[in-house]
Amino acid sequence: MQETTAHCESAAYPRIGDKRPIILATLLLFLVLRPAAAQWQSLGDMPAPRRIERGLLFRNAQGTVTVTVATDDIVRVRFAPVQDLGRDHSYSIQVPNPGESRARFNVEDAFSEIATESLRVLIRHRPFRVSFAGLDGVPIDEDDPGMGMAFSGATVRVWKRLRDEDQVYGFGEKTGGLNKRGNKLGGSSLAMWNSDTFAYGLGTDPLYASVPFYLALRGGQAYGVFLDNTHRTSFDVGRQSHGLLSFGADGGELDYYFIRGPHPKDVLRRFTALTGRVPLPPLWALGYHQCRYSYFPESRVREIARAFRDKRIPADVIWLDIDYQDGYRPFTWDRRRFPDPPKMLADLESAGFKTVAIVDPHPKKEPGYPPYDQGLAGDHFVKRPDGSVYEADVWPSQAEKDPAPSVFPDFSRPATREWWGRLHAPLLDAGVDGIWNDMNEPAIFGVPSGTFPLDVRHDNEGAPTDHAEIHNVYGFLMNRATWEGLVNLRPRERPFILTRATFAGGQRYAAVWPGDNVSTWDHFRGSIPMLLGMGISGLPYVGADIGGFVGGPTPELYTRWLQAGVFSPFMRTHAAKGSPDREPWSFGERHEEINRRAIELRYELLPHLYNLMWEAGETGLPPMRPLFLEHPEDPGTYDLDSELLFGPDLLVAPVLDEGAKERWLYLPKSDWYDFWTGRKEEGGKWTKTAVTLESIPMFVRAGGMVFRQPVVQHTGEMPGKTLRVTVYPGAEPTARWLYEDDGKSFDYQRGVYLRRSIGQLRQGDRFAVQVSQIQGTWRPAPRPIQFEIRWDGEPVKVGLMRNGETALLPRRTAEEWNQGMDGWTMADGFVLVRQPDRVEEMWVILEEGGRDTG
Ligand code: MIG
Repeated sequence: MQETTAHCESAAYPRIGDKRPIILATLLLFLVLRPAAAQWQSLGDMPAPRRIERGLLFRNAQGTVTVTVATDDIVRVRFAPVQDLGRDHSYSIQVPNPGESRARFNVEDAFSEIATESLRVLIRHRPFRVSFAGLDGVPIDEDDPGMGMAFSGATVRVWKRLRDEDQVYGFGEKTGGLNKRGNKLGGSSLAMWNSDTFAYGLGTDPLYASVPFYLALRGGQAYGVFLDNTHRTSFDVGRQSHGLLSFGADGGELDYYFIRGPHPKDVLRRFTALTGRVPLPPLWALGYHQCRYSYFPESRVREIARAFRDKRIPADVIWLDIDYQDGYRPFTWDRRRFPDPPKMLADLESAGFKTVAIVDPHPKKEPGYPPYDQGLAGDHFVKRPDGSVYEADVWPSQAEKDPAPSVFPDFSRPATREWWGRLHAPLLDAGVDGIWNDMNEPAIFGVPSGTFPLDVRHDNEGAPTDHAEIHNVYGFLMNRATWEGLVNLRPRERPFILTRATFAGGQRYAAVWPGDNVSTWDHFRGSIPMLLGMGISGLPYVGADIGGFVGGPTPELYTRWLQAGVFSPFMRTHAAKGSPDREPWSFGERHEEINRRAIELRYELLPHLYNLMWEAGETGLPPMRPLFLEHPEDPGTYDLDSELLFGPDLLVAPVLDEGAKERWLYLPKSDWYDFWTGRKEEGGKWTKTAVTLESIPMFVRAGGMVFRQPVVQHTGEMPGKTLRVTVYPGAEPTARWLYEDDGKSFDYQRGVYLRRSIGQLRQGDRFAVQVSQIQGTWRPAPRPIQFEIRWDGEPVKVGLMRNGETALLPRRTAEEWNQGMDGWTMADGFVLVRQPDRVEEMWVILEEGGRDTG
């Protein structure tokens, strides 16, 4: 840790050119006392570059830099203090050049310029400085004039200008506020080093996952920067020095991508075009998950599952933590606790439950245990520099019987990934549905660093290196092995994997949860900006342990956390060993009722969430969004840590305070409707709403839509259920995609899905909802579709237009409506229109009378 601190502080060094003697003397003293601190050597002046494919190459005695064009909107900079940049290899980048580029290059003596269709990159040669500007030449992001790129030994770093009006977001799984400019522009220093941080504090850094990416916003315009380096990296956002944002790595190249906006959504789309997007999860994995450390024996697991159904609390998944294994050995079952896993899992399955089982990356060192024997034979374990297999204590060292150290697969070796993947066959054969990857920072016991020594060797896909380089992708590569293994073993089913550690691009393989949080209100509040920050770092499929892992929540805290958890794409309750019960019914009858309502709301919103997960897979936009992502022009959203958007339209302000009687919340500039009362609210201001324990304040933007279904007990009950499309008329026409498919296979990749656009528009005294553009070949089971249109007053006519013909629909009495008759009715400020869902283009038209059409 010592070394790291020194590196972070080194970012604060005065700029070159600042030669006041006292500072210099202090600096020298500092260097003598702290030899680990970097003495930065600037890159200095550069001669004119050489043209290379897609870019320019600069070289001087200090090092080499390339500036290349990935697409017209993405420019890559590579720098290392070497004469030849090494192998061009990345674990994160899935598509290195995800688009065309028509760049033009202009090399002068003093500067070079790269012009793409949308960017101008200006590179000054003496001293060497890079600046990214729009076509108007106004810099978007630029090296600081005083200090650009520099190095110290193997450490590389760049200093960029930071202005007071710059907001900075992202960095993956981080504590603290959403906006890393910090309180009163105090800034923040952040490190990337995957760490097992049990019961972490509100300011602990780093945590389990590393995403060296940020998104900056200035005057509503965004850009992004991704540092593609797996070593320990660090970012300083105006903390060490007010006007500087710097980042760098303890080894490897300073290899970063500048990603143009101007909309923050553009940045996210482009970043995920490079690093990949989330594949559609199986529908069941978007339901409610119940976990604890640990449910055992079998009778307890069955009891929990039965309680959900008896109490009519919806749930899809039950989890098996490490105690299902025999002596904490991965891929085994404790047969005393679980005598017949296939039978248990089949029974759970027929009750509508899926099961997720934990798999840690630490096979026990035990001759006769197949993963150990095979691993040795196949040379699958990481080694010490002397060539011996590296061993360390983790869970198997805590086994009651024959405790022993563990050995660790080298997931950076392709053959090892394949082997590890195949090891899952017996679990799947027994009927396990999903895999939970824990302890993959990697975490080990009994050493202060909590992880492997930095000199442990890894294959690194054929270019052997040490743990310092692989550490941050160890979990990511374990997930990759698991993902590829599950796809190979069960090619017709989408895998579900949950991971604790990950890296940029990890969304391709696993959902992520931020580890061992604590049952406190502060932790609960902190989980909102943390999950939002993960979402805008490319990781959309996230959720924190509901109720807090460590400790025991009060009934009120649990209920509030569950209510907020409705909007986490991954919704799971979890509890530490020995902690009090944390099932939705564990807190008395009143809470049980309210907790049931929260989970029911999740199930009602599943069509909406599924649609958003599909959108995430197409665009990189997370289902759970910070408000600035949709309202970048509205400074009122820049520091909002307490609200979220569930997709583009649905604003949620979960109650985050103990004993709250009211909730203050900010509505961005727009018109809004209270989701619960239908009341119209004007945005661009803070507003107050009264709350009870039942309340989940929610608002829908005018022009927005919400997709719902009736409550089901698990996702297996969804076929045939009414599809509810709620439309909130807006002054301007809007349209939203609605995506559906079979919810489990990969057939959607071959066009077996149903996608249609739902639009709303007003014309004179008519208002129309248009269902158009049927795409794809999947068709739902026969079911009604119900439009629910927010409406003041009485429409005179409600018609349905299909195939160019309009038919008036019959108006139903409340009684007829409740019997399920098709037609239309009015209720609570909504016009309800019900029809069989014929999956065809159509218009629902409302005509109002007595109004001047203008
Ligand atoms: O050393 O598997 O974060 O969710 O329940 C603790 C037991 C290991 C840490 C995980 C937690 C899990 C626990 N694990």
